[in-house]
Amino acid sequence: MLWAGKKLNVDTTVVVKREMAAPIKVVVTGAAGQIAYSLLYQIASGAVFGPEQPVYLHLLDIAPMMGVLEGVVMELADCALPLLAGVLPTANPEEAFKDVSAAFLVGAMPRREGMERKDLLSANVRIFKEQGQALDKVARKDVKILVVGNPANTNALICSKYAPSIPKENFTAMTRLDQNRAQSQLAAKLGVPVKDVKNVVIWGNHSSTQFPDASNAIVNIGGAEKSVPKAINDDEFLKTTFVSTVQKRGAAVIAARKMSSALSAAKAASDHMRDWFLGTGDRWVSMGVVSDGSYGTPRDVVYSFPVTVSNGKWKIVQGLTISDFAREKLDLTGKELVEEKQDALDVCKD
Ligand code: NAX
Repeated sequence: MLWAGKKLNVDTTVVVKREMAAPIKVVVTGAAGQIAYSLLYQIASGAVFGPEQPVYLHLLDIAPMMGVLEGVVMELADCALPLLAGVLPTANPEEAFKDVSAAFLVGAMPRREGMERKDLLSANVRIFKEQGQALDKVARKDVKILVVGNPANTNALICSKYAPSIPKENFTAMTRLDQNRAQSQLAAKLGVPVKDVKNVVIWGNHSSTQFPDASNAIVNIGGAEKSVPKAINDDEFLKTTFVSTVQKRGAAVIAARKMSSALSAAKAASDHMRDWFLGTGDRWVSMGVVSDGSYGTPRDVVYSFPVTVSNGKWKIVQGLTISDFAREKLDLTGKELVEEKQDALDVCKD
């Protein structure tokens, strides 16, 4: 049992039951930040990799945050979590990514006042280029990578480009928070529990051009499944209020909380990784994945699609009808991703 980096004055010994699997190494970057503060508990408590899977947490942040990170390490110890096999806090990406099976890339430079989207992209793309190189060198080749730090889709693409020895299918970006928001909005409109709504889709970029699409969503009402558009019977709502509420939900949370979504973002990151490791059955989930051109989307950008997962592999749901209204939305968000990719590749040349 190891709590690397620091000797803590607490007994952190964990007795792992014999029948349990060997611990897997899981890295969280931006580990001293606000999303990680919620996410770490979920990972270490078994909510992501299952109640029989011990985890060894690698926590990466930048050097000036090591003091704060020490406090997070203390709190993890104080949670006395049976599945937590050890913790490694570090500011060194190669140490953090060594032999990891799962990577939550949350850390990124926050947008400051007066900062243009392009400045943010340029700062963050450099981080993800460096992290891609480190993953390529030291991570397991089957590592599953979830990028949360913004611009998440393009960061995931750049990370993959600089980690050529890891299959590109292993790089994903988070649009699950948008999916959860959409599902919750529909459930509220229909007056049903959120679990009774499924197959709402987020297409494209995790940005204001994303397209939350309820056209194939299904609701369970009194034991019978019904199409959401039929149950709501208000196309105008689904095309306008619903779409813009989901697109602007992040800004609404910031306006109210004076800080960006963290609890819900951490829950979404857990949902994404859990479904990737443990499977979805026939339920669809939205994930940003490297596009193969499905549904006429641009290839080789990280585009959010409906996917199902089995045996640790995702597959894009095929055969959905795309209306003219949806076509326009899919194209718009695709165009933004192509532009972001070009800007990011230009930055990486320097
Ligand atoms: P915080 O500012 O609270 O934490 C970010 C942490 O990352 C800080 O501790 C910082 O020191 C660290 N960091 C910066 N550069 C780093 C590097 N090179 N290596 C390792 N760590 C580094 O932000 P938080 O609220 O936790 O948000 C993190 C990211 O998630 C942001 O980019 C944010 O925009 C993004 N989000 C993405 C969402 C999504 O759905 N994809 C939703 C939530 C969130 O807005």
